[in-house]
Amino acid sequence: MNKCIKIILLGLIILIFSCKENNSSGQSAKISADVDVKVLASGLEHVWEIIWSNDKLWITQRSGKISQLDPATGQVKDILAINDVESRGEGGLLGMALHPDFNITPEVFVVYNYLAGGAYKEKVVKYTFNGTTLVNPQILIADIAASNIHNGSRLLISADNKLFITTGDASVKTNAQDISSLNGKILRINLDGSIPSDNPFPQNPVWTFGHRNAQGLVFAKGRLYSSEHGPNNDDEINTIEKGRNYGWPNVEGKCNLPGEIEFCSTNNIVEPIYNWTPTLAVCGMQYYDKDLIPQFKNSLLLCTLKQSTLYQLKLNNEGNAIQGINEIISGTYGRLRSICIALDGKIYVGTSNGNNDKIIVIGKK
Ligand SMILES: [Ca+2]
Ligand SMILES: [Ca+2]
Repeated sequence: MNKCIKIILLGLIILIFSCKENNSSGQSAKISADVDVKVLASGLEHVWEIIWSNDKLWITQRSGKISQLDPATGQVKDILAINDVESRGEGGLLGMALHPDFNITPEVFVVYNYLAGGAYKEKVVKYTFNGTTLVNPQILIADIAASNIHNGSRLLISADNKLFITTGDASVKTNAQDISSLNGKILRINLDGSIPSDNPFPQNPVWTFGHRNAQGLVFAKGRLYSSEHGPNNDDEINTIEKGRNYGWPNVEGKCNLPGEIEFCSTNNIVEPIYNWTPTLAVCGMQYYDKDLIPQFKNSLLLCTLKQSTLYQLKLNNEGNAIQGINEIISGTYGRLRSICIALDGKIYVGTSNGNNDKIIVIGKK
């Protein structure tokens, strides 16, 4: 009996020692105890967007590739390499959206950077999926200024078939307060590229202004939420309201500094519902309402680049405040760019390290 206990104790000591060794091998890497995390695919390059549709994942990579990924096998099938994508700095092929009735209207919307007469630009193009590849490109909006930094751009289609587009200030701060500029905005257009008659500024695709560089966009609880990169301070989560001004570059984060308060009251600035200083580099964001991982319900799930962390942002019942923040994954996979949630409640996250990028799947333990 004594011998048996000794063997068990020795086994436990070995187990504890080996766990310690594993933990000390990397930088601070953390995965929440409640979830199971696996690498589904690797060898990718800046996974900018992931969308769940018909038991497949659609992804964009910044160099210009659109692919389909089978979540059962991890197999990646290339659908199209867009030949006029110009990838410079943060630019390239960015966001993507599928038509809300994709099985009836198989349209795919993408936003990317390109060259026009030597100038770096951004445009939104609609393709039709023929079952194999994407055909019949139609430009919906073009000639948006681009830069090596601050190009947005996340796409999102509402249930009433309006396309929302985030644009960065293209490193010209004053663009954001100028409603005649397409930059530093959230734009809203019809799915044929025309301007909806109920937009806040007549014959203008601008829906909201005063944005620096929003790269996350999701509908939930009757609201539109965005995540927006701050400079060295004040990353923001905003609730997007028609026609409103979100402050950049005159206001960073809340209306709290002496130089901001007057501008805020004169211009009726919308303050973020949450802001971070120092910044995390907030990016792709989704809303979790599935049963698979009950503790994530009523939360925004937020990818961060610099912080390399997937966060749970617990919303209050009205959805106008964040009540608590938890780390789901941190440090293990590097920069986290894109996220989607499948019908079964599993969460797919794309990395953006530029080398051997991955799609990871998060399920219940
Ligand atoms: Ca703001
Ligand atoms: Ca401030």
